[in-house]
Amino acid sequence: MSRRFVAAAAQLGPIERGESRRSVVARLLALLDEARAADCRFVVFPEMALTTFFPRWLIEDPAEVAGYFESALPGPETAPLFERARRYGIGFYLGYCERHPERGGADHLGYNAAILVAPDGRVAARYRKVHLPGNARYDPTLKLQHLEPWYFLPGDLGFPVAEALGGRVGLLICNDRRWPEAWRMLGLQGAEMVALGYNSPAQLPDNPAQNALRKLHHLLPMQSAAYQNGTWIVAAAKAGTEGGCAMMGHSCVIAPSGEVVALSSGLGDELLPYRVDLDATAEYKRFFDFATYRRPECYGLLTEPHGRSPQRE
Ligand code: CDT
Repeated sequence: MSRRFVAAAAQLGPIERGESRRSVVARLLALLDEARAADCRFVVFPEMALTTFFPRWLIEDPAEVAGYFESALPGPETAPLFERARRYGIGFYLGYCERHPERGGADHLGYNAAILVAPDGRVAARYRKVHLPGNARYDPTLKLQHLEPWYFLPGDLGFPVAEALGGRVGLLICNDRRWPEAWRMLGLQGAEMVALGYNSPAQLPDNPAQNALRKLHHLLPMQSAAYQNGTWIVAAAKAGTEGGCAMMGHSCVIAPSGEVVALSSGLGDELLPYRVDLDATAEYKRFFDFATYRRPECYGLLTEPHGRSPQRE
């Protein structure tokens, strides 16, 4: 399989609270059709690409919460996406909420997850988000709630890197992109491309001094990570004003040089295709030759126990 191909970030505009799965899947299919016309072999959809970003609310109705989780993927409503992608020979990354087999009922717990599907339809990797930002309790003093630790269990599948697309492909989800440890876990496994979906507020009403830095703090860690680990990054946003919250766009493709080679311009559904060459990673992997130059014996603090995670008790 050629290591040169077109990969695309498939940015989504807002998904409102009442939008049906069928309607969302129709939007994903439209982007997939566009990807086929652009000769894509790989498409990255956002984090929670099937639903609104519901952790911005403390939702009392267990039935509504349960409705945001998938008990199977593909399921009846998502099967058309898997079928069409396979027919087109396009692999994809899809962010979704995975229902926990035992704790996904009234207790409504699950994972913020992503799946990597190869162009032949094979499920190449599954990932459950490790870094869950926000609070495990509703905090009335905050203007913007972010209740991921209330709804989700921390990921327990490590940081997978799969053989796919003629190379090695890793998965991350949103807030993970701000953590160098996550990237290095993928880099150590030889990742040549990392797919990542996100839902990131464009503004932080509880800390407005940060607003002017939001784009910088989105791109900066990914540009560094691409360079320091010698990997391509394809990152897709859920963008626009969703549930009254302005979400950033800036979906992008980042080269192993750290350069942003494609950047979305709008805040709606938008395909961002770019022709990548996985062999372009080699120069950077040679420079940061981990086996020769890393000094793990000096990095002990990195794996020592830390403070308390904001988990639901
Ligand atoms: N979805 C997600 O992880 N979003 C976080 C927002 C943190 S603001 C409380 C992010 O890092 O973009």
